[in-house]
Amino acid sequence: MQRVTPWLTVLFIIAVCWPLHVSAHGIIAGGSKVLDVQAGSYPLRIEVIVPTGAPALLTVKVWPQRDVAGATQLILTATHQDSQATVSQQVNVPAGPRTISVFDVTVPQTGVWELRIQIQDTTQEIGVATVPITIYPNTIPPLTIPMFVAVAILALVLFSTTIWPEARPWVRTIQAHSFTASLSITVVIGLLMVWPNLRVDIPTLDTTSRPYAVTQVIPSRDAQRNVDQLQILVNDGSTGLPVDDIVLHHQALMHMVVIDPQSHTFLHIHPARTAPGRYIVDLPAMARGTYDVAIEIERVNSGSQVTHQQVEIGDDTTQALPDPSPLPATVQVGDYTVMVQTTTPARVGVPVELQVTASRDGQPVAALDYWLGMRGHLLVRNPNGAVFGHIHAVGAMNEAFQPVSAAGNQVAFVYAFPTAETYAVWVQLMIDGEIITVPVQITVMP
Ligand SMILES: [Cu+2]
Repeated sequence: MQRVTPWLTVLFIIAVCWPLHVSAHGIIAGGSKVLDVQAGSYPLRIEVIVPTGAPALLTVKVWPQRDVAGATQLILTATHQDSQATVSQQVNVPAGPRTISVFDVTVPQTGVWELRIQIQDTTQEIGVATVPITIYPNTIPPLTIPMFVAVAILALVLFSTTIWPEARPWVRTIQAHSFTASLSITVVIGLLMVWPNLRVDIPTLDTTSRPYAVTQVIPSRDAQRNVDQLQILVNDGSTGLPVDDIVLHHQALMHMVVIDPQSHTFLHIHPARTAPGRYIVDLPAMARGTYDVAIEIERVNSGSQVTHQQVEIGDDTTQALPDPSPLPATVQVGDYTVMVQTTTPARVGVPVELQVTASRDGQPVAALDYWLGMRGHLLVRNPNGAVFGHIHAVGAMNEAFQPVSAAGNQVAFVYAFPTAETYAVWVQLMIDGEIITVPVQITVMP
């Protein structure tokens, strides 16, 4: 028993000290995060480089995805949630299309900060988005404290043997066991610290999924700017409180798709967060009608969630768009010609491949850009709107702030249509920084 005790001690201490890795989930904290958002009528890509510890430099890059015509200044204001400390910086919007503005502010303390990014023209605010971030304090590497304790015990034991060489047998026994135990612990912890591959991450299951969020879409109007808008309220299904634990997914806090009942009009936009559980987005001119608004969000430690609501929006002066073309279709969108076809006829429940080819002036385009992390997005909707699918192009993701273009003018999508009816289908590509939306329809056979 005496020989077993020190080894049991060693095992116990290792078990206590073993680093448990709990998988954090997407919240804007630590490192670089990239998100797309529409502030006013300006689609922006924002990169937030969150420091660890404070005071430290917080870097925010803002990259308008089209010309910010009329805008003169960008203002970044960071406000600490508890102390209300603020730091801010303003930059003149550089002339020319799609130029990146970089903010560097020194944040004085750790904790939750609200970043407010405003776009101004000469007289007023014309767009705003707020982004919550968390700055965590610096922490020491795992096992540092157990290592110090183990080394201290080893030193004490060695010291006691030198100052007390003629000790009684039972004291010698304790010294010997303590020496073996503390030496073993020191060696094991030392190995764990210097050889990370020795550590095994114990997978943990997220069992804390959140209740559903309830969304409300409220049409509104900014009379000063003469713009129709949608306000979105996001509340917790069980408490009714504003939901502010929405995490980035596919490079945005909220994806919104607006489709009219005939599936002629299609918008895929990213409303700006203005306060906890509050979002807003500008609408372009649209024909009057009842539109289906689909909202895709993801709460921390939960899966993504899609909500739908019918809203009456639009004006009488804007014409409705024509019927989309059936496949195989060649569609002209601005300067681009996009061909969409399936490799086999679409049948219920059978994965079908849609091939998309883009050209300009009769020549294949050189490359397709990554947008929202993918080279292409496909959205499908059946006539009554019950089936709503969002499919990514086949291939690798790239969620970098300035994603590379990938050479080639083709992408493919695979989807199994669940019902035999005619689906409205939208292909979205980004070419030379411009988003191309291609409406087509596909009839699915039984
Ligand atoms: Cu989106």
